[in-house]
Amino acid sequence: MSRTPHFGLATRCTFVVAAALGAGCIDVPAESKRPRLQTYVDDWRNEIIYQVLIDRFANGDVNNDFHVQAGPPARYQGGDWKGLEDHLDYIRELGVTTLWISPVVRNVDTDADVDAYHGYWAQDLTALNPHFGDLAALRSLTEHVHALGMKVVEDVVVNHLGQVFFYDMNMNGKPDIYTSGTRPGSRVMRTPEFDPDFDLRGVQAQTPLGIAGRAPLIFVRDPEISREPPKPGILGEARAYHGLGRITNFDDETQSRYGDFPGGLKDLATEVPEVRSTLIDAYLHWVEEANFDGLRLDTIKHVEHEFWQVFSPEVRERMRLRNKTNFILFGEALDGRDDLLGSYTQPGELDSVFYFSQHFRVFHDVFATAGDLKQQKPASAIAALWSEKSDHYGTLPQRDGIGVAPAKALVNFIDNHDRPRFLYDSNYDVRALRNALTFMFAEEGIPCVYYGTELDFYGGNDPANREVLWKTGFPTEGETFRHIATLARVRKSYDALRRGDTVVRYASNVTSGAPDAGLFAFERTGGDAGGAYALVVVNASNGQESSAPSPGMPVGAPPGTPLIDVLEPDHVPLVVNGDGTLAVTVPIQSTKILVPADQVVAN
Ligand SMILES: [Ca+2]
Ligand SMILES: [Ca+2]
Ligand SMILES: [Ca+2]
Repeated sequence: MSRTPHFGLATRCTFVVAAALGAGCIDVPAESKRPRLQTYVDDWRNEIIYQVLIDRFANGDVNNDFHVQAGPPARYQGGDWKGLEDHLDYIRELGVTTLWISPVVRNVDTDADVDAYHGYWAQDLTALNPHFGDLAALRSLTEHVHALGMKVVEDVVVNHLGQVFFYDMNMNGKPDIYTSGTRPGSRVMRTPEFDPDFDLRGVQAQTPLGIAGRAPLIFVRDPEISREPPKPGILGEARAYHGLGRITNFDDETQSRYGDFPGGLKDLATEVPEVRSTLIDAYLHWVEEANFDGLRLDTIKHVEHEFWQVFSPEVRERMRLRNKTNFILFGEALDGRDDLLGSYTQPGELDSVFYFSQHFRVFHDVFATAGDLKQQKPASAIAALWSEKSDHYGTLPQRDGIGVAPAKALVNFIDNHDRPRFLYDSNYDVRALRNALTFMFAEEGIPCVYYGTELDFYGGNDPANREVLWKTGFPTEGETFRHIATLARVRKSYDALRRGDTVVRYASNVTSGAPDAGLFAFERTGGDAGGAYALVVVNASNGQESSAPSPGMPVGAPPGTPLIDVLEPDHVPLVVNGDGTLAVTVPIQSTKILVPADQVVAN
């Protein structure tokens, strides 16, 4: 494979000109001038998303390193937008095409010795997070990304803001730890007024005479940690919040929808029209200022469906009027229930969601557990999950959306910032990781790689899974890095892998004790890929090479077709038998991507 030459800051301008523009240097609009919006995406299934936690990727500007404590993973480490821009060569070499960056707006900086380095504790939606840079730095990043043919997605939270107010339960006007039950014989309860438990009546105040009705919500001014009354407009008023306290039972629908998110993150009254319009205006403002290409939507299952039914068409309409078509809306519901995930992709709602059910039932149950036969599920679990796709997810493209049905554009991911990394989960099984990556790049949908996967990062639960990347020196020679680069190149080369429909051809029921243990095969063909064809044969077993029973597995390619494994193009082609079956043996924990010889492209 050809290696992309490194190009430093000083020469990037020239390089970008040659590659993408043909004239002049990158024109980053000045503070006063909004960028000219346009659509940079043809088909979102052609994209490969790379998730970046800005604070952890690269530190390009030490001037914004206030409150940084190098080392502790729950503290700001100093990464910023400039750092990401400085390392686009690394990202290009990896082959990913769309950057999903952590939220850009100003946060409450810190709480209980944990910092908002992740960006999910919004305080002021009208201001950018000064830890990550200013508007010029953000615009410069997106302009440079676009010039390289890549895209950037804005990460947006509408469910809650950070810890911007406290519930004054003892009505003393101060945030403190409210103590109750101090009478003789009663149990003493200590409740932090920033984070009391859920109460459907609203968090209650107490006086010596008893319950005194709803505790006042008091917004706090502590500029030192950027804890100030929220902006804009109604977000600074109590009526913009549910004020019911923190969710204690996620299985309770009412709590899940109206409670504060753990950490005392204040739940917005998303059913109030003025709150809705304020959120839309505030987040689209940054799209218009920085030319983002889509929105990644946080915690969607904690917001009522009616919100998404208003939000989605309105965002699309606003973007269409600004010449931004194909503007993707994809959401995060951290939940294994496939039908629940799919409910957000029904007509009028989102273009896509993270395929969390697959994260649990395939990447964990089938791939990451390969080293533990008691835990590992057979490949038939993949077929079972996929068989429900068209029942659970939208099968029609959203109106004025991305032009692809949600069921065909789910965001596939192995792990992310809210989950232990795959290598941690799999007891450092690097072969399983690379096999899972091959599967993800060959399946239907949009692949999404969490930063650091390419460098075999192995952090466990949050915040250990949010490692500082720049300490590695951005090496590109490692085996997993090269593997992802190869997979990205292969996916870009074969229309079948990006746009073909899916037919499962084989799914073993066992994980051991039979010649076909761990074997799973699916075709990608038809649909928007026309006659393009690929047969993907996976062996998830780490104990044996596996084969379908003689004479082979039935396939859709005609008898006599020679099939070449594009990951091992020097191997002898496999030829489809006269009866339409294919004899194929796959080594331990590996995958073949078989393409008809006359469709193989040289690269
Ligand atoms: Ca910095
Ligand atoms: Ca108080
Ligand atoms: Ca909510």
